[in-house]
Amino acid sequence: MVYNYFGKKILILGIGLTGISCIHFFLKQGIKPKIIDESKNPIFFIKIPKNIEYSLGSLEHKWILESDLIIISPGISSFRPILIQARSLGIEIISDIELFVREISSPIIAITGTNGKSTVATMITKIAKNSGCNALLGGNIGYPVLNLLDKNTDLYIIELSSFQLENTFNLKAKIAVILNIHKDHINRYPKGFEQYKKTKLSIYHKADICIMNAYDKLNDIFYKNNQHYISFGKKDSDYYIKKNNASFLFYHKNKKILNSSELLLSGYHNYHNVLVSIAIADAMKFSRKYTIHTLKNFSNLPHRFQTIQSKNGIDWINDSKSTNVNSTQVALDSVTKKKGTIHLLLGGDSKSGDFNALKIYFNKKKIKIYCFGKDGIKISRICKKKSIYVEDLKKAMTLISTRVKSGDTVLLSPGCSSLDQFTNFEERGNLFVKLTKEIT
Ligand code: UMA
Ligand code: ADP
Repeated sequence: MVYNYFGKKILILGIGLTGISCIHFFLKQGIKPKIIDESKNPIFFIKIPKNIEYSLGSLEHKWILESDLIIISPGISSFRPILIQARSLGIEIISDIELFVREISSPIIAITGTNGKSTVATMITKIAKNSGCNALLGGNIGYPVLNLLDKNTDLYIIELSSFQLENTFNLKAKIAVILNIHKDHINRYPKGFEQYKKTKLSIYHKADICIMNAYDKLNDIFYKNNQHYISFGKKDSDYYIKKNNASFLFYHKNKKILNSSELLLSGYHNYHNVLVSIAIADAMKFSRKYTIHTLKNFSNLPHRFQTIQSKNGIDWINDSKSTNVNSTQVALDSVTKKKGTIHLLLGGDSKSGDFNALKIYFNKKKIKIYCFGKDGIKISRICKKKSIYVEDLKKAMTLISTRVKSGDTVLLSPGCSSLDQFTNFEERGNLFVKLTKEIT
């Protein structure tokens, strides 16, 4: 189906990466959209092309109810009353992903999940490229999909958030993957976790092949018996991992593929990322030789459990991309063998996450917890004896510098969004790296 937007009143909500990419998409077709942002001073304001009508400061705008088509940025909740009203009037509200999938003919690998999306999307892009496939990567990873459109490609690899999936209706992925589903973004879903989960599951609806984590308990018989579904994780899955002395072995249907000791990556969660990347690459029929070679040489992306410095017997680890409780859990799992004290930096905007899940780690470990940011005080109450509230990351690091000794680990794995005090997780991680260098 060819979509024609000519003659429609088009409105874009949000002047961020997504909004700007949408403006250019329409301008290339000779269509001038309008644009609204709730901020009086949006960061991307200077990127608005000339002659585009914009309105700043509020979403409550008559433009919304006058439009034929609204493109909503993922940061804006779909459940805002004005948008519910617009939908009830028959006004179409879609994501930039929906615009994108209406345009393309090359296949898509679509990847979602609570954690690991960027890691797996990057792994599979590298595998594809090393296999001679002209693949492009975009989406939630930080590169709007509409900016990929002009280029010739064999394959699109798209990282998708639940926010983007909410307003995407015609995604027909060649391969759709849900890496895992844990509690996150609960503040954005009026009906809670089940609604978040249902949104993630929509990635499978029209997909040719669905890859799923056996631990996610999406366990309808439908999934189990459907030949289009490939599972990973558990022992009876198509792809699984088995402990073998000090390392782990990777299997596909009883056939050994790889030993974790051959990888640069560490951490059990990363072994799952490797496993699912093998499953995706096999489904794409890429040669195993290139897949394994790529994975053996893959190291952690910046801000994902990255050891910044190991000096004077102290490890400094930047895991700023940990924006929910589960990613902090896996970080704490990855430091179990450390003998000294863990100095954990936790805090930011918790997005209504339940930090009680960390209690078990706090009780067992030699740990000091430095809680900062918007929800720092609330989080510090989980384990009062071991926690201290500090206003911000800088103050926390100053305090740590006076307490840390040889054998200890300093871990920034905040389990929260950074947006209360930083522009993004990169800025938070970069500050940690800078302060680490100053201290050491
Ligand atoms: N805005 C409003 N009202 C709101 C929220 C935002 O008017 O209620 C305005 C802001 O003032 C700002 C603009 O919207 O000017 C920003 O839009 P946005 O928040 O949708 O951000 P973009 O710059 O368009 O980036 C988005 C994704 N951001 C979010 O989902 C919050 C980026 O993911 C993504 O990389 C980019 O599109 C390209 O696809 C970031 C993210 O934090 C990395 N994602 C979440 C996550 O990974 O957990 C889902
Ligand atoms: P996403 O794009 O989904 O946010 P990233 O690959 O950027 O995922 O990693 C985000 C955080 O989650 C980091 O703290 C990282 O260490 C952790 N992480 C990576 N893979 C997994 C996984 N499979 N399960 C749980 N946590 C993970």
